[in-house]
Amino acid sequence: MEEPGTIYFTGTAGAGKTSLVRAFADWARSAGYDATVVNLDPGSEAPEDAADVDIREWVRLSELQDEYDLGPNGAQVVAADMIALKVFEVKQAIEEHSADYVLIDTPGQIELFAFREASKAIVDALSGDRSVIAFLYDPVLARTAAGFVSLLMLGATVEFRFRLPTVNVLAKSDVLTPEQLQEVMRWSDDPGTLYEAIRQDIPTPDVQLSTELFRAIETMAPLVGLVATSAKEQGGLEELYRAFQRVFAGGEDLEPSHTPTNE
Ligand SMILES: Nc1nc2c(ncn2[C@@H]2O[C@H](COP(=O)(O)OP(=O)(O)OP(=O)(O)O)[C@@H](O)[C@H]2O)c(=O)[nH]1
Ligand SMILES: [Mg+2]
Repeated sequence: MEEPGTIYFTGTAGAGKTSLVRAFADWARSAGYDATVVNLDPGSEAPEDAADVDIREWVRLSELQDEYDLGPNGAQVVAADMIALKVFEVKQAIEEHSADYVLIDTPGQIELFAFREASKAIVDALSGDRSVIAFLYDPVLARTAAGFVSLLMLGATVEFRFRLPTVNVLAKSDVLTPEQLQEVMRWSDDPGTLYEAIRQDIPTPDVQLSTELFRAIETMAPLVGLVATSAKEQGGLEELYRAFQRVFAGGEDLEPSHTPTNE
């Protein structure tokens, strides 16, 4: 059997990771693919049966806080490291499902996921040859030029940390007006329009800095290839699937293991 495609959904707190994992899992299942949903967020308050494999079976934030008398941030740090100690159990539980796709919902605090060695160890342990990061752009940040650039840099940092291919996803796109959505999508295609928007938002007297910034944006923006999605309206999910497939199989589709149920 072919190795499953493993997708890590990550992004800033509240960007829409959990909702998108669920919406994408529903879409994938209705299209005839098996999907295993994995919750790696020890602080999640979602019902446990929402995920097929849940880290809270082994590490739970509220219990760590009580046990070690920690505040929420301290507990998050301890939890991030403890998860790494349970990675074998998590991996085994995922393998028992033997699905086509493994959809991993990561903790809300992106700095804990992206910057701690323990998370790198977890990603290394769970990733096979077919692994990808879905980096979510929160539309509230992405709709301003400065916010878009910040996300561009953060996404690049996450990609650099994990050394995995990245698909950039504009989440909750339904909260933007059609005009805002068009503008944000144009920024990722045409760095000149992004640079103009930055200059309007943050006029900088430092010509050297702005030239350097433009060079960085010019190189990075066209690589973003943003995919607009909405978990609420189930929008863009097939396009997202295609973006993952392009990474996994050089654009070739997997044969669904079941007959699609929505036809
Ligand atoms: N309008 C709209 N709201 C959404 C969408 N997806 C999520 N939300 C809302 O955004 C908020 C955060 O969504 P989550 O899916 O919990 O985001 P998250 O990134 O998992 O959040 P944390 O794990 O806490 O960092 C919730 O209030 C959701 O109802 C969407 O597609 N459209
Ligand atoms: Mg979440």
